[in-house]
Amino acid sequence: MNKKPIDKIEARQGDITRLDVDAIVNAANTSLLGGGGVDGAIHRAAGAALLEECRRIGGCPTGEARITRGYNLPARHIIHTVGPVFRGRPQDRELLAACYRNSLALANENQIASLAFPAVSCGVYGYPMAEACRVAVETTLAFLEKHSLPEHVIFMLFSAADLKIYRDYIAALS
Ligand code: AR6
Repeated sequence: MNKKPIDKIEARQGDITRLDVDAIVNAANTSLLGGGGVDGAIHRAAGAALLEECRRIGGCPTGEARITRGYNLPARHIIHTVGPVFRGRPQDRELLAACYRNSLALANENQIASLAFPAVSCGVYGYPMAEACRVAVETTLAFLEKHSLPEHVIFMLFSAADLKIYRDYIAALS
């Protein structure tokens, strides 16, 4: 029998660059040329060839996503998405949801079975973690309801406090 969407998602704590999955998502900026936070960690771990491929892509608007190879990462691919800078506007939620939807759609088109997201926009871009968690989980579950790929989605949180927010929210839905 097919698994329910809620049984295909999982929250974990750790460094997303270490994950051996088909693809990890990067919380990038519109230049796609690297930066701090998880973006910096991914570029450092993947190596200089990633920057070359990103240069050829030529940028990505907020809310959209682009795929590259994973180079030196254990992950085969990287899906780069650009989250909104949080300003408390209704568009923030829409743009963050679009990041998750467009990343999942790219994964689906590229036959990606296992996908891991960081907490897009929750660092430098200032999105409150609990609100972003609701958007991430709801948008992912709605996508998985309608598509068979990806089969497994990991939300990779950096801190124990962030992990607890996700685990509590997912447990309340189960
Ligand atoms: N693994 C998992 N999560 C991580 C890691 C890691 N290795 N490193 C950081 N995080 P941020 P944003 C968490 O700031 O808010 C960059 O400069 C971190 O604790 O990386 O979307 C880009 O170039 C936080 O919860 O991304 C953009 O300019 C989450 O990842 C801008 O920052 C996202 O924090 C994007 O800002």
